[in-house]
Amino acid sequence: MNIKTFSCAVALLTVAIPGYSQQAITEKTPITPGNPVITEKYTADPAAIVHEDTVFLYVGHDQAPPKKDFYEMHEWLIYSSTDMVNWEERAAVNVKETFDWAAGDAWAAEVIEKDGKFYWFVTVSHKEIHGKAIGIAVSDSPVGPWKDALGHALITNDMTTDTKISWDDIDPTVFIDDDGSAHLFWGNTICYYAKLKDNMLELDSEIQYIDLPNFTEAPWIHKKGDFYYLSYAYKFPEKTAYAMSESIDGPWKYQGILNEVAGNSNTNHQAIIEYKGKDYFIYHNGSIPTHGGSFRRSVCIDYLYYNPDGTIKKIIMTSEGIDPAE
Ligand code: FUB
Repeated sequence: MNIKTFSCAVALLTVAIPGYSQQAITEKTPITPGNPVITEKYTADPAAIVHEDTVFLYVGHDQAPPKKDFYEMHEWLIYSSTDMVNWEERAAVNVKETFDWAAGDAWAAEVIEKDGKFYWFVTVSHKEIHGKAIGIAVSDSPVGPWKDALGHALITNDMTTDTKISWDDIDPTVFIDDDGSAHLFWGNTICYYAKLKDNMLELDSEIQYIDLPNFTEAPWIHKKGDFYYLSYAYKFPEKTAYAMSESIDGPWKYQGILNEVAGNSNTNHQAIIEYKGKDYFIYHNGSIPTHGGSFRRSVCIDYLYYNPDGTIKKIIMTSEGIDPAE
């Protein structure tokens, strides 16, 4: 049977986890070929890691009803795959149930593994300090259960006062360098950067700024070969641009546009991973017919190719998507 035309049987099992009202879900996503890769729910702001030969995909769940023109995101969803085409929903994590101090808004988030623990850096709205904030959940597994690691936010809007907007502390991306040092980047209109302590839970430097042309939001750090890459959402509606460096501390050299505005969505948000020898660009668009759009987005995956000098070829977004990774 062709894997792309295979429609998986749906088995739904809800498991109550003591101490958390998160749901561990075993549910096979019905497979429709190509992009978007997930069609039964609206999914946005992808982040992905590879752990023990499996890809774990972390997304925000766009829950805005059809006529609402703003984000409504009460939870994040976690999917896994061993071929990048067949995705299984593994967990749904409610923002307010996980973080007592959060008012809601499961905006962009990213997971990183260190010493057998998984740290999930998330964007939420803060209950008491006006604006968006960054918190951290921790787990022994890439799918949870997740526990608030600090009991409070790591970054709040009052820590970054150079812009008057209240949503500049969003979209964390975390990177652990070859020497073990951990680094956090985040921001909207300003790209912020700070080192993290060994425990991943405290800042280990002043908050610094990185000067990037037309930086809007959605930074993503990755390394390939000798180069560090900082990709980000550029202007608005958002394209994706990127910069390169020979060190995680910069200087960052702007390299241009990596991806054009993605269909029917004014935001974009990318994750870049290598898996089974191929490189992937994971993003969202608003292409699901009828109600899809900027507030009902859908995760897509296309190939990413490097040039011999380390620069990246412009992404070609497709509706066919990718072939199963082998
Ligand atoms: O999903 C809410 C926000 O929209 C994210 O935090 C941004 O990156 C943009 O995609």
